[in-house]
Amino acid sequence: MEKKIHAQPPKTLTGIQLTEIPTSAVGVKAITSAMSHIKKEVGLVKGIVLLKNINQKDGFDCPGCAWPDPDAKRAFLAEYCENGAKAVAEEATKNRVSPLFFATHSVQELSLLSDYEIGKSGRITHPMYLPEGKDHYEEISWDAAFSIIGKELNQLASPDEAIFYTSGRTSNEAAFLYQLFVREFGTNNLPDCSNMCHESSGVALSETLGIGKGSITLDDFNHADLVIVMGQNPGTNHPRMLTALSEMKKKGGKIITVNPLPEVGLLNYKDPQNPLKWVGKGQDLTDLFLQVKINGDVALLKIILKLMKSKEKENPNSVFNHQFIEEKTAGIDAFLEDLDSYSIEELLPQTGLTLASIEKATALIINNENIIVCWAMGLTQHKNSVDNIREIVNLLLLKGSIGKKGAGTCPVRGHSNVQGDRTMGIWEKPKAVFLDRLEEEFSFKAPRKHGYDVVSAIEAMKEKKAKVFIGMGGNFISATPDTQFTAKAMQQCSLSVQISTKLNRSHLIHGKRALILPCLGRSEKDIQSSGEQFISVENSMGVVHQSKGHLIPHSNQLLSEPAIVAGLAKATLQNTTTDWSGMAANYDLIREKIEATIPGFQKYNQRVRIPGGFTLPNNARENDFTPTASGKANFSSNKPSKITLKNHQFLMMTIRTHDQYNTTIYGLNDRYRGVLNERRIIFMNHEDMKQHGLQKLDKVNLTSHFNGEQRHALGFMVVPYNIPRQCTATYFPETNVLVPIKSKADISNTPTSKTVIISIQKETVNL
Ligand SMILES: Nc1nc2c(c(=O)[nH]1)N[C@H]1C(S)=C(S)[C@@H](COP(=O)(O)OP(=O)(O)OC[C@H]3O[C@@H](n4cnc5c(=O)[nH]c(N)nc54)[C@H](O)[C@@H]3O)O[C@H]1N2
Ligand SMILES: Nc1nc2c(c(=O)[nH]1)N[C@H]1C(S)=C(S)[C@@H](COP(=O)(O)OP(=O)(O)OC[C@H]3O[C@@H](n4cnc5c(=O)[nH]c(N)nc54)[C@H](O)[C@@H]3O)O[C@H]1N2
Ligand SMILES: [Mo]
Repeated sequence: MEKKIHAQPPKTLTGIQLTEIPTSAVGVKAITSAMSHIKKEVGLVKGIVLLKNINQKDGFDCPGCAWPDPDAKRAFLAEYCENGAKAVAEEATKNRVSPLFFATHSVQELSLLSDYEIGKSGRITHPMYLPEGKDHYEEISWDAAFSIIGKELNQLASPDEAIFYTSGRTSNEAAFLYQLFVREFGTNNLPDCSNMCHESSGVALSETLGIGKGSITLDDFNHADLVIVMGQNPGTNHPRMLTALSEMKKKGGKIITVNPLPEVGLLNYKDPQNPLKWVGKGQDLTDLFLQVKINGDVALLKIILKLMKSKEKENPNSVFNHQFIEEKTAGIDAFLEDLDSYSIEELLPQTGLTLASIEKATALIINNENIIVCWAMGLTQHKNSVDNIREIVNLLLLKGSIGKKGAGTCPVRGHSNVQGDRTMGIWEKPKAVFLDRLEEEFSFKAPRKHGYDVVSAIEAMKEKKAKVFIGMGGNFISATPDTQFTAKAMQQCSLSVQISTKLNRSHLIHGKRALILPCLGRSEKDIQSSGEQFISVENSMGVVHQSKGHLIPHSNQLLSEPAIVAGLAKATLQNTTTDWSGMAANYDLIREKIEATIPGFQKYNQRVRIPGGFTLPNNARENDFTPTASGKANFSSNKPSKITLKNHQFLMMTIRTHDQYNTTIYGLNDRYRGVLNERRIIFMNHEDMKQHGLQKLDKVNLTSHFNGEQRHALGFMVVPYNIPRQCTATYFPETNVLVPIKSKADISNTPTSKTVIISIQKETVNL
């Protein structure tokens, strides 16, 4: 009988509870929630030691998000947030996935569990091997594991038949070694989580401003007059950003929020560091909330730009910064001409907003000098995502609001070192100068052909063009789109290897043979033969700093990520002259090589030891746009979305709850949205529910529609919510099955996880 391995099992519905939506974020609830996770997962005593060291200058970098740490004072026991505390609790959990665990549970049995249950199984303690045709993972030695991988890689017809994925927690040191190993092996197949995350930002910003990263520093919030937060939910995903917003508001700054949902965190805030403020009303953050329709942002920005243009015409020099435009930019005429080809009447319905509210936003933009625009996944995961970000750049350029204090671009990164990994060369499209430098430093011939990104890697596996998958962290199966398709693709591989801390679904949906290589987490001590090591990371604003764990590792079998890469390299590369063992024994030697190959890392070993670290060069911050093709900051012409929904269809965005870190599910509550004990829900507009005969908590199935294809996700419950008409929201990763593999952003190839066209059927309908 054929065994059925489940890519995303529809679980029976639990005891869902809908509560009132809180009026304010953080505050005392955040502290009690954090402490209860810590107590349950780690125990209180060890938990306090752990919390004490998060984001301190001699401690470890919070694995939660990439938001920067303050330069000066760092509160004892306090430079973390509720969700950072949950992230470290997950890593430091008492639960262990040992060889006995695997002997007791078959892979098929584990695949029936939800992501929540899988994650709660705990930290993996030993290297494990699943031989072909077997039901249970078996313990294996590190040497034997490396040797299986080395042999398999060397048997491939071409190095391009292997895929080397990276998630964004990997340190600079491990990432640098990993890409070096992969390139010495002979391929640029280095897809990463960025391909699903801020790739659209990177593409748009490189083209327009000459650097794929944001331009601001944390201190710029102290000098900003206006911050626009678009498509981002910092209350949950970057809670420490609320502190920066709160401070700028106290100095008289204004905030515009653009989001289909009134996210509680952005509306009102209670400072967790200040117990006096835990009772009472909290601080209002947002001055103007624009409840845009899903993917209506380009249309909204275009209307704003048009209004700015007519104001400037009416009253010259009152809106545009002509000196900046003249000296620093290119392409304004073509941009303004293109803008004229759109009418406000045609754009307005796509936004779902009133013209009056957009006029208010425009007035705030016109009347304020120093503007920062922040954004995250609400802008980057649509078909026209690159347009979204280029349109933001147009707005900032007209105002000259970039390359000066208190102004600029702020793509808020996700994983704590996702930006650093790119700086280290984790990229499927490396620049020639970077490869030249690698060749010089390490005496090998680097591959020049660009490699697969996430989506093309999945397609290559499906077409059997790629046969070995190696994942440096992450949870490829659950994080990628089109779960069933991706599962089939992975199952065709001859070997899949996951370098992981915790059990996840990518260990259970695997190639013909599979390996799990367990590694140290951020919070753990890393001792190598030359002594205790630290690693380094780059935050969302280009600050590179060290991170050092203090806890005793979960098992004496765990290796560090650099040691694992060195093991892979030694077992695979026959003619390498690189000193893999030396570098794995002493990370200073890795940093010396980084310094020799990547600009901006002069005196790396010295500067990374300075508490707080150092800042990488950033041309846009310095008001220098010479790295672009035109040598200037480029205006661009962008397209609004062109989606036509049929009467019974809806747009669906897949978002995070307050109780998860991507595919790691901390708990079943979404406190800020008033949903407890359930994840398989769909948020709908009340009027839409009425029109379609749906009641609160009705059970429904979801079908997505793309190019005549249908995909199904079964067993959801309807939750009425304040969301624009024909817009819905569900949670990632439960609805990744609905995101079509071929539905991706133009240019950046990012899966369109925030625009999925769906229809909704009451559960009685048989599929
Ligand atoms: N606790 C916690 N922290 C995290 C993560 C986590 O899972 N948990 N994940 C990390 C990672 S990798 C990332 S990338 C970030 C993600 O951080 P976010 O981008 O904040 O995460 P999402 O939940 O995807 O939220 C997207 C937001 O965009 C809005 N949105 C959706 N579509 C649109 C649209 O078309 N237009 C506009 N204007 N808004 C839209 C949604 O309503 C939602 O508020 O967070 C990082 N930090
Ligand atoms: N539908 C939909 N899909 C999405 C998104 C969305 O908004 N909607 N968001 C996308 C985004 S923004 C991102 S960034 C991706 C995330 O994609 P990934 O980065 O692939 O996924 P994560 O869930 O963050 O990975 C969690 C796993 O990482 C491993 N891990 C944790 N810490 C470490 C460590 O220190 N070292 C190693 N080696 N492993 C570790 C653990 O085993 C854990 O199970 O998902 C994307 N997918
Ligand atoms: Mo992300």
